[in-house]
Amino acid sequence: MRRIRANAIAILTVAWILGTFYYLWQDSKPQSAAASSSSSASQTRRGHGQKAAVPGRLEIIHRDDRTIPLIVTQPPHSEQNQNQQLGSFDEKSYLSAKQLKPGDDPYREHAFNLQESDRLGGERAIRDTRHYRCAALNYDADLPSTSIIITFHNEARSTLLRTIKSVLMRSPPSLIQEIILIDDFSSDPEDCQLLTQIPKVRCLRNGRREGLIRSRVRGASSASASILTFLDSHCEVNADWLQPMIQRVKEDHTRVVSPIIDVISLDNFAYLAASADLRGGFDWSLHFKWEQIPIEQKMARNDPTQPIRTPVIAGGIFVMDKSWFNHLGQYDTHMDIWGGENFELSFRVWMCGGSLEILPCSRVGHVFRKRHPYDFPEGNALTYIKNTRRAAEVWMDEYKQYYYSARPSAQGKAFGSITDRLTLRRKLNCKPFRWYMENVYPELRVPEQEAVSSVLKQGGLCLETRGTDGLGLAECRGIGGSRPQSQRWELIEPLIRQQDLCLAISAFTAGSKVKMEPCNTKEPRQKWKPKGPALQHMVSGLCLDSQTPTGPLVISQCRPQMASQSWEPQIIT
Ligand code: UD2
Ligand code: MN
Repeated sequence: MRRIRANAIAILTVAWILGTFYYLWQDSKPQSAAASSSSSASQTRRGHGQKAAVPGRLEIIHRDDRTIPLIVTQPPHSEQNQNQQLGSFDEKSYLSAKQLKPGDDPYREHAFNLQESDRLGGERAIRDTRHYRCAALNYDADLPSTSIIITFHNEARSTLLRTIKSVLMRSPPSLIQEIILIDDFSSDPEDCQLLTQIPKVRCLRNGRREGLIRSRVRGASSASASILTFLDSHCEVNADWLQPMIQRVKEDHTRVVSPIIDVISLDNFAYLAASADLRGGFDWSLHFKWEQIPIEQKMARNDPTQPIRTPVIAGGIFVMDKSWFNHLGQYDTHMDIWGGENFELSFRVWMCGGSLEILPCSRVGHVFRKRHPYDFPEGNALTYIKNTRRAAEVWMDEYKQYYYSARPSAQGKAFGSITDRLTLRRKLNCKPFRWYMENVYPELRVPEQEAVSSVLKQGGLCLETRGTDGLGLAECRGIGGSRPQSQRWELIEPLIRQQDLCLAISAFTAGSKVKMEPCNTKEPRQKWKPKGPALQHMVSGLCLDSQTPTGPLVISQCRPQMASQSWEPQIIT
């Protein structure tokens, strides 16, 4: 009997020792990316830099000088916890009040599968999609708190609620000052109003449809925290999403930071990891696209947790210092409904002294859709043109010509007054778009310049050639294709061309005459570039000047505001 007991004790001891070694080994392995997201909530609540206990898994907890393996069985969200988070809010009745009727098309109202979204309810676990090294990073214990700003127009209740609950579940409570919902005149005011029963949630309802740009400005203006966090209304934030972004902004308030935006399937609502090698880009029609980070940058990245510089952000999910947001002019509030504001903000941030980056250790899921589920009062195409035209006219200088070539339908469409935004740009002393092209987005190729003919207008007159090499201003003749050859110009940087002849200076000093001579791209006397409304000779730095309508044309010290130096190219179709 005693032998049997001794054997049993020996076996148990060996098993215990083996077990200890096994779990020590397990813990030293890189964590697989599969920890459930709810575990991260417990992690954040424990404070920064402390390793989390994962429910249901054996963990090594370091306590004093002993290492004790223990099983954590307590899920991070006990009933009580949840009730505290939701206050008096009745989740069940909020969600069940709006149900898809049998036979209804589940995609009709929201352009995603509402049935699947509703089935998931107000919260769910999602996969922690970060690189395993992210979990080991530490953040300051005294990070400032943020106001979360979510604007929506007729969002589905289940996606909206999951956005809010995921923020409350997966952020350290001390970092969430408030969640500001801007109800952009949705049909049912209760979609927003009922949610204010959740602690920290506030609701501002627009008295008419404003669009996401003015709505976000309204939200930001009423925010009480020093840092703003913008989210779309159909997101789910992932483990420790907030700390990396607030940390970067705390260290340098001119940084504007975004997470990697994971994909929530619009069909089955699966949460899918997005590639960590992407940044924001665009083409000349101002169409946003995700693109691979340039190969040299990729090679230089030996730490996958490092920020990724990005020329533009997608627009919906970012963190920005509130004073910096205000200093830089918030948003262009003459932009309507949707679109273009992400370019305007991105150009402005870069050109006026800030930077944009994507933080791979911050992940937020978003339901990407294939169509807009809401209407545009002025029409989708016209609104996008108005907004992007404003961005191009205010920020893109001479490069706006490529926008118009890529989007010819934009020409002549209304875009309102941009005086205020131009004043802002001057006041902030922002760099030219050429600087942005050279330093931020050199990968964006300037299109092969096909010959686009223009007239060069000054006041009501047009620049024309006379005789063999003479030049002067004359009444503009003909329209479109019927313009006379003598008034047609091709602006192919650096040349200003008319058939085989090019505009050239006769000497490099102020007052020198300008004439026509056979084109030669290498000839320094023929090199010009736009300088605001003026045309500057690249080598002398002097500007094309008509002096008087009767000529002769000369180069003189640049004063682009002067009427005699202002040359407005107008494309001939
Ligand atoms: C992307 C951005 C979005 C915005 C847009 C360009 C992400 C994840 N999303 O489009 O934030 O920058 O590009 O403008 O980067 N909304 C209103 N009022 C309206 C229209 C929309 O409040 O009149 C809300 C809408 O409910 C949503 C947000 O604005 O919460 C963005 O709209 P979206 O989801 O249709 O835009 P998305 O993701 O296609
Ligand atoms: Mn969206």
